[in-house]
Amino acid sequence: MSAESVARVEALVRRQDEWRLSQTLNLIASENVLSRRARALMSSDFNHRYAEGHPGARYYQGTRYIDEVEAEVRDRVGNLFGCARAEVRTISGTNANDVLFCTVLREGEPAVVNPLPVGGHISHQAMGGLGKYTRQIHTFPRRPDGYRIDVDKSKDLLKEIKPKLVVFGKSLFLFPEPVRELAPVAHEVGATVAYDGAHVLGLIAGRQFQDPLAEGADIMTGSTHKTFPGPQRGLLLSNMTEEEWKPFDKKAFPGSLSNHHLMTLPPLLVTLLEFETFGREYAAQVVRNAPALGQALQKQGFDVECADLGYTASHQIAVNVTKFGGGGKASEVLAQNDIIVNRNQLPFDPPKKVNNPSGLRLGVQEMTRFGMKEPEMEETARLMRACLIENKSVSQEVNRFRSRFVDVRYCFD
Ligand code: DSN
Repeated sequence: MSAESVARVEALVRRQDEWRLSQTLNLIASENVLSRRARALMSSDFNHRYAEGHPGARYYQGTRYIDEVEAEVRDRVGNLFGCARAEVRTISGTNANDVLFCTVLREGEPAVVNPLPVGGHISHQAMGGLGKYTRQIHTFPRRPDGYRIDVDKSKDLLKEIKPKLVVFGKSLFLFPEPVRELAPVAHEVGATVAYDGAHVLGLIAGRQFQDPLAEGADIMTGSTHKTFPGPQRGLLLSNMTEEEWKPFDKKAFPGSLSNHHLMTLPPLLVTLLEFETFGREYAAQVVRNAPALGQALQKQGFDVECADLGYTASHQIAVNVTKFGGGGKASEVLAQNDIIVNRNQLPFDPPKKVNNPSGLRLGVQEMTRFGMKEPEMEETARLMRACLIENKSVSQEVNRFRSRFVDVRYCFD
């Protein structure tokens, strides 16, 4: 019985691999895939070990090779983002944000963030990680399009409430944030300026998006598995002095983590090595594919947000699917047809409309990794039309289309 149970688990994993890696169109904006060689290193002895502390200063013996890998990860991350400090031990973007929040804020001190309906990440909200440290959470005023921060009104807000922490960045992330414009005012009133770059990390590393640290952010957090196509981990990056960085280091370990999922370090190192060679080309194709998908969907009869702004400057587009029953319904219909997307609130949705919001959020980064370019964005839009507007069953067509794009590109074979 128990051997059969194990075989059942193995079969589930095989089916997941086959389905999502060779049959579906994957358009979830927060996901990506590892290269074959990065993935092959996922099940090493690193899985079994402990390595608290820093390379060369551990609380355990037996870490000599783990130390070598982790030290190189830290150096290469620093080089890739051109920054002096890199905390690479956090295991997710939310974990990295937790380190940020608990280092910077004392109970009751005000923070300014993007709220959920305009794409703010859940960890920046009162119900998420930030809410553990303060209830004084204010939100950036928005421009009429709903997607971009209103710079003048935000300057007034910063002067009025004098926050201790300002957090740029979000999860529905179409356009760069006004870091250059607002960081000086935030600094004047004594705030730490943070930028959550989880979604756009690969675009920043590939020089296809804003460079938050160069524009005035004191610290950037991120996750390594969205547009940056690595294993699931988190990062904090900064140009602070060693002295200024010490509290962040302590809040990482022992403050917010102990062991740090060591099995994902070798795949991260391989991804970094691959990104150094192929990253710019990949990121450039991502930012060509996303507006191409926006335009193609608009042509096929969808209401794509921000048409007058060119749809997007990132890997994402937002589509208003109210006329197809909302994002909950539309995402389910698409999933039945092997097109995987997620529902998303749009800026003018009421705050509580989370289960069937108006929108879909689509990201092109994963299918770009599998080699899709502008013509395939047109085909993707056509299949979405067939499914949602013409009510056709297209899963077999989707599977055939996808079967031409099953090898991960932008990596060493
Ligand atoms: N919730 C993830 C997203 O999909 O944006 C980020 O953590």
